[in-house]
Amino acid sequence: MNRKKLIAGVLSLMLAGSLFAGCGSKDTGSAEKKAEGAKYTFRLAETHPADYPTTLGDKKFAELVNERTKGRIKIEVFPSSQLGEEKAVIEQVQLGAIEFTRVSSSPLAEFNKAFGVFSLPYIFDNDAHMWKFLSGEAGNKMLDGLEKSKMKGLAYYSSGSRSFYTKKPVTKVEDLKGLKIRVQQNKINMDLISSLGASATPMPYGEVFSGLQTGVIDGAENNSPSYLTANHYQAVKNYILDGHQRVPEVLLISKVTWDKLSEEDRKIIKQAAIDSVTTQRELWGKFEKESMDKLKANGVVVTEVTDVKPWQAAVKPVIDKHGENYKEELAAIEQARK
Ligand code: BDP
Repeated sequence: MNRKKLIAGVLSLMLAGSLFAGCGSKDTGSAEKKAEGAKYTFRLAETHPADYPTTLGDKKFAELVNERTKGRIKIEVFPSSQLGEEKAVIEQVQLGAIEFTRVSSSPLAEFNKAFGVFSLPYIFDNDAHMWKFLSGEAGNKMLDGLEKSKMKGLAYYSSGSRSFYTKKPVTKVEDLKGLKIRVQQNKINMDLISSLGASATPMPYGEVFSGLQTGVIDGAENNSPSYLTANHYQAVKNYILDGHQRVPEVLLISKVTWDKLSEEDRKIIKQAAIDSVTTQRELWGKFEKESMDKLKANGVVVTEVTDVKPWQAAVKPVIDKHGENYKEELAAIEQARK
């Protein structure tokens, strides 16, 4: 009986083994084929630190590409602006000197006008509204439209909403008057700050902390994860949750690199980018809350905005001036609201 059991066991193991071998050989077949393909080591430039949710999204993307090409395509993620500030990185990506980057839509708007739509204030009701637009036809068309700017958009990542943080407390729109506020480098952001009676100081992200410390600027604006991890909260401690913008992040590849890739590799890269979005969004949601708790625990005074209408009224001239240039995008954003 025991012997029979043993034989049965061995037989089933052999069967399982041959089944695995079956799959395996198929795999090996395609792996061999893939191994014939070109090998690459690419760089991905990221502004945020290594453990920031967005950087972890980049890393997930790199990991999926590596797995799905059986190690043939390696993407090394360089966090903490090691490869430069966003604007300079975008220029390098256009040239193909840096192959991949994850950047904010705001600096991207200076290279591809359509992305300026995300700098327009209060165009999305909430995160769900924004994602409905991003994952729809118009959002994808914008990613593809980057081709004319020598890049190829792969996917969007979450970045929450942006709010002001200042040295002196701001509890209503009028309190921003006369303050020097750092903005991300694009024209719409400059107009946005002017509409609030403040004066806009564009500068790269990496210079904001010292700007706040030395008093070159009186405040800045960002989501809670950036306010926390860039240590801006150590310099200024008043955070008013006006949520004036939702500026999605974009993961992109240089067109120079894209054009060199085989059709199969392009598909793998595009799909891996899309698949990494789930990871980034999950981690983002958690970290956004965690950041807010940490900010409060570190003495940041958080002011909720119960009525956003006076804020929306103040920035309306920005929509009046720039909305004209974004008719198609704004119509799709309106459509996504329904
Ligand atoms: C953060 C974005 C980052 C930008 C930064 C900024 O994630 O890409 O560099 O804002 O304010 O939210 O420049």
